[in-house]
Amino acid sequence: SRRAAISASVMTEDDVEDYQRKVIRKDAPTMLRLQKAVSDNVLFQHLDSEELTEVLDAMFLIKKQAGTEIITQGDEGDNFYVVDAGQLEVWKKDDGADESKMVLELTTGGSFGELALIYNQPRAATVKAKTDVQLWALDQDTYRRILMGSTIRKRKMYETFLEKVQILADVDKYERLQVADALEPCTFADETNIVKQGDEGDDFFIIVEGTAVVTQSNDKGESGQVGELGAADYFGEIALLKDNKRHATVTAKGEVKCVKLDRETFERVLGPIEDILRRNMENYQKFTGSA
Ligand code: 1OR
Repeated sequence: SRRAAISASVMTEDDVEDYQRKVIRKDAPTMLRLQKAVSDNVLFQHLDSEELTEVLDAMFLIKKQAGTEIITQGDEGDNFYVVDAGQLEVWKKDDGADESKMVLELTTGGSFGELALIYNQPRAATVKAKTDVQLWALDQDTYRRILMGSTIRKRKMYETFLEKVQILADVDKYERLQVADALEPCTFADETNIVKQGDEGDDFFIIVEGTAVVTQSNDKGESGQVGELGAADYFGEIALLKDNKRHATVTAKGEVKCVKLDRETFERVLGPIEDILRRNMENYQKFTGSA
């Protein structure tokens, strides 16, 4: 056929990409561990099966001892990293400053090293192992080809929105980007109970668009509205911070668009503002009943 003739004579973009494909051999337990790490991580959620295979093939495990520098500020970029296990510290030396400062800690599920690859600039900070660590690494080519676009799009989409979320307004811009990376969009139809008082809960929500009504029932079985939430308001944190139980029912009033974080991601990316969340929690109005 005509198509076959063309593809036989012309090297298409896909051919070039296939030609450069990286396949790093891994034993079965390592591959299983990688598959689990990737399926738990929102960064990889949107990939189609071909892209996923390509990423899994290209990723490789790195083990480093406590104290090792994985990335050095000012160096040229090579890999992107996802933390499989252990803790790391990010140190940054500002222009003109004498010493570098610790600016962020990273743990399982976190990722780093994307800035130099996205913007083709020197490493913006130093990342070093605080404990012994295991990391998944991905080379720059594969990162740029498969993961970069969605990260850029998502960061653009949520960057300004997250500035309007009061609890996030004062955190560092880069921390907001980490939150943006981790968000999962979800939509609820009118009258859906998004969370239900008494249920166990593992998700934290921020409303992007729409309105939700908060109701609470007391021990006499009476219930009433205690609040109304709109865009940039959050809910679902009490179950995550306190006792695993939903303390109120939140119901969609019309269609509601939210973004959510699961427990592990909530702890990882909102750990730095846990105190603020706890303080705000004390200010909730409680439904006591009509009498
Ligand atoms: P990279 O390729 O520049 C260092 O290599 C990585 O550290 C960087 O990508 C980020 O993935 C990660 N500023 C710059 N880079 C940071 C920061 C950071 N935190 C983590 N990285 N700041 C920390 C904010 C909490 C800003 C400090 C002013």
